[in-house]
Amino acid sequence: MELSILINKFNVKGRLVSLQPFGNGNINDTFLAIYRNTFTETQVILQRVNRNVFPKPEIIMANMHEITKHCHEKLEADAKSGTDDRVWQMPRIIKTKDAKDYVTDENGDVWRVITRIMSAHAFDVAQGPEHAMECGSALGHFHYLISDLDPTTVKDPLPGFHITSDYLAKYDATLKTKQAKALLGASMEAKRLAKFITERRKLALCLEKAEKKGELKKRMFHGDPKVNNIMIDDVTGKGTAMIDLDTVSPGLIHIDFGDALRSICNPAGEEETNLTKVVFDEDLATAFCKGYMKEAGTFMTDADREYLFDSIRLLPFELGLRFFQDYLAGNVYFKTTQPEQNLNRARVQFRLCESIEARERSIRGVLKKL
Ligand code: GN1
Ligand code: MG
Repeated sequence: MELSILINKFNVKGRLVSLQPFGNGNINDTFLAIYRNTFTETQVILQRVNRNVFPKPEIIMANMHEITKHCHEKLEADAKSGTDDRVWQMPRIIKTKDAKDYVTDENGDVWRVITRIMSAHAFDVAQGPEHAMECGSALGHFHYLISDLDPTTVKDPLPGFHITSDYLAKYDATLKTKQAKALLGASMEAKRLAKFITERRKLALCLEKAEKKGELKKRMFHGDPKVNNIMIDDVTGKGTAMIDLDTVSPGLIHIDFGDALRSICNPAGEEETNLTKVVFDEDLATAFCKGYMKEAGTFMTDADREYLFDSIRLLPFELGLRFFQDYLAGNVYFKTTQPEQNLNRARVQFRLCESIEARERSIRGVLKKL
């Protein structure tokens, strides 16, 4: 189906004047649609959900329905009380003309339209400590928003997501394939990355073990709080919304904390090819933590605090493992534009992990002061 015919099934007022690819997501296909009428303009986001990643897109749409309902009620109550220093926002689903949350096309692909958070942008890399602090506030406020969302209303969007032991098992299975053996045999760099994984397998289970022991408990988490999923208000420079709600579900908030820091504290970004530029920036980390704790510090137990460093080391390792496994499997999960891209993305994450390990004492010092 042509995109313009597809988007016409949704209930947006005005005439469609532009429909262009939008953003840099690694999973779904995203477009920005602009509508005009005689007195104003409406911008919305059209997305095709990646069925390869989310085999049951109807689950993520049902989840999005519940999550946005819960959060919008809370946001509106808070906005009325007028105690916040800003208007916190969250995108909402735009229904189809026949009042559904999504459209399924002739190939079985699920398409949705959501509101665009206006006069705000997300950045692919941190712009400096102030931006990092606003990212921390946005994630902390998001954790507050979803903290009392009934977990039984949300179904698991992606079984095994952020379970590092599952990624290790998937990696081990991939290593046995002919294709992976050939790729490993042909590249010294791939062999080095495989060794990197072997040396850290045990450490990688730290959060899972803590959860089993009952030291850490699942709460609602975002699942993908990287820097370009955090909207910053163009006018005030303040964080205003977390976007990409596909993976919101019960999980450890440590995963969000570690994932946000791995993304924000690497100003070189995920696609850097010069590894010497990939360094964990502690000033950005300090600023992020300050913003996060201001919004969510009261949720943190002593045990939670104990595992913050582990989460910062774990998430770049886990993402590097996921990129590397996908490289060895033939790039089937993350979108790529060239065959070595996932290999390079893995190199970046592992370098970041090394940089974190080298700064362990100092990072722990920052975390102690929180
Ligand atoms: C994917 O869709 P996007 O680009 O926000 C991935 C995250 C990774 C991220 C790395 C569902 O997120 O887990 O951290 O790429 N999302 C999923 O850039 O796998
Ligand atoms: Mg995503």
